[in-house]
Amino acid sequence: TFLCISICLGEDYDLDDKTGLGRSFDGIGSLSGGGATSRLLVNYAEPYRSQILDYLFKPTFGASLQILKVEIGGDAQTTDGTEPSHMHYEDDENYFRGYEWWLMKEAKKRNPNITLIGLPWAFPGWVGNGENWPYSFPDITASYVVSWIFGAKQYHDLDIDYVGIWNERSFNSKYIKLLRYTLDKSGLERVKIIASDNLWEPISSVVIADKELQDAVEILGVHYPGTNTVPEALKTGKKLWSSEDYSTFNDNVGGGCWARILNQNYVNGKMTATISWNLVSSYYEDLPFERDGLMTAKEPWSGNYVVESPIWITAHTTQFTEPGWTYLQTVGHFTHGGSYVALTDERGNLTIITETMTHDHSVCIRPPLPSYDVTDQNVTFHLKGTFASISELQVWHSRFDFKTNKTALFQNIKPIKVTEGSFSIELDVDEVYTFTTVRNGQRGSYPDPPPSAPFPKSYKDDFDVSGNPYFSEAPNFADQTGVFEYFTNQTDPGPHVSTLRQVVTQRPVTWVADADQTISVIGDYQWQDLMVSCDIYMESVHAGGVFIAVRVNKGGGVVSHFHFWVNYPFKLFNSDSKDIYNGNYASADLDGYPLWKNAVLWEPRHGWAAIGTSSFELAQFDNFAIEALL
Ligand code: 147
Repeated sequence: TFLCISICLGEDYDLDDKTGLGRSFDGIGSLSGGGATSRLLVNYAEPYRSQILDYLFKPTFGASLQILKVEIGGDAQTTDGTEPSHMHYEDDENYFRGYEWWLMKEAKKRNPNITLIGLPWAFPGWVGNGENWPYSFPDITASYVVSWIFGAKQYHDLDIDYVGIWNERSFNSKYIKLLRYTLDKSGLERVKIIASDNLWEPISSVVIADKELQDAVEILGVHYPGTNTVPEALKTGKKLWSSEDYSTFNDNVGGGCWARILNQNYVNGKMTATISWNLVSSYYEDLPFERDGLMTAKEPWSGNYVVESPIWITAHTTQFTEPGWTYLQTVGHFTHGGSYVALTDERGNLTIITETMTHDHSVCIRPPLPSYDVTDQNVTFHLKGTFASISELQVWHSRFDFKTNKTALFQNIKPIKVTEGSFSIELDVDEVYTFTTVRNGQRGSYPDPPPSAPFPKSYKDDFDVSGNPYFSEAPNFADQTGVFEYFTNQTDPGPHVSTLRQVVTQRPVTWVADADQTISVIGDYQWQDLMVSCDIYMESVHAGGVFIAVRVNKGGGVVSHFHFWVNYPFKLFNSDSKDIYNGNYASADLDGYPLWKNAVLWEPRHGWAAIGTSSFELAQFDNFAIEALL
């Protein structure tokens, strides 16, 4: 701590609106998708599901998010699973698939002013017309994306505010202009375009050189900018956003990363919005990028969830600002490390956020963080201009303590008196403060959720959802290639009317390498010995293949490497097949007849259970059941 021997000498910082203001603030937000990051959230029972949503979206409660960005599902693997498209086939349209519509509505319910963004990672195969590329027929791609925006309004009364191009992949100027034209011609002038959700270049230079593109693009969105921008980006005169950032394990170092970049993305990079990947870690923990969300909710079977530090770090900014507030020009770095920003509503309100995160306690996943020093320091703020008459500020405080367990997050401490326009504060390292005229901040809370528990060892699903199920996907199945949806067999009135059906029939325009087989995983990655049984219906009678599997040990972006040991081309309808794995011995039955018995298999040692098909083909599953020993 700072030692005051005789007098405390500190540094002085002016906060003044007289000399002009900085850029307009657009908000702090999060990303659901890219991909399937909210998959398990939807299966939480109440009241837990609503509590989680409150921690994320409810104003002056928790993170109070100002922006929600979602993936426009493209039927392909986009990091932690696939998300369904609103148009699996060219002649197909359905705006009730997946969970992003639901999530956007839940967010809007809590905060009607939340900004909504949609961005595709992948596209159904027909959009590429056989090519793994979405720009050969830009009119098809544009109308596909605009359909999604229309569907949001028509079926869910959701106004999408911004749309992007193709996540972290090539952009195409002709396509961007055509997208703008298609939006305008459809009466969607209010929907603005973000480009290009990748690096600052080449989009900045291309925008500078192309007047028509300049008019089409509203926001330059960059990913993982390391808080910095480049001269060309500034030269475009466009708003600059960190349209995907963070992606860091959500322990206290993750919280520190988030605190540092929320301030410094503006201080260093003039970015006026920052969007975290991801919103909430609601995917099986053994999929890639475990716990890279603002909070963790990956156990719908237990109801357990964890409000992690990034939630409270977000609150330091979001609870005391609104999109449309303005940064002061007087923002910057402290002499002894750390940074401060100040924002105003231009009606007398002032919010100051400081962070003094040390290097090792605020490293993000990327890019590398150059070394720097932070030490305890005494700072004095001088409030000038409109703010000279402020006499008191509310104070919210977070301290990360990495030695003992004394981390305290988002505490409302005693208001600070401002005397003759000045106040001083001793800043320790690894702290975040908000000083604000806004009085309604709140550290929301609910009783502790149920304790964490493993996935149930005994599990079954007959997929019999009466009426219209609210979600298109069966609980806990996490599609890794292909899309598995509830299906009603109109022609088969037997015991298999309601099934789960794999519906992707063509390799999508991919974002990473989807497997050649479709696969949906479920259960516990640690499972070793178990029995899985399921009725299967192979619709591609002559060419198809359907499987059930155990010990599946790969998912996410590396799903194509999954260990595919059960690959038997079943040619029977409505059969009951079983996989049993016990020690190193595997057995499989079909309709009571053994397919093989006690096959000796050493690898993999453990993994999820799964269902799938041997290619992109239609197939149905019913009466799925698991009995796991371990
Ligand atoms: C991003 C993706 O956009 C997200 O969907 C998710 O996969 C996220 C996980 O961290 O990563 O993609 C990136 C992948 C690699 C880099 C940057 C972004 N990189 O190496 O700089």
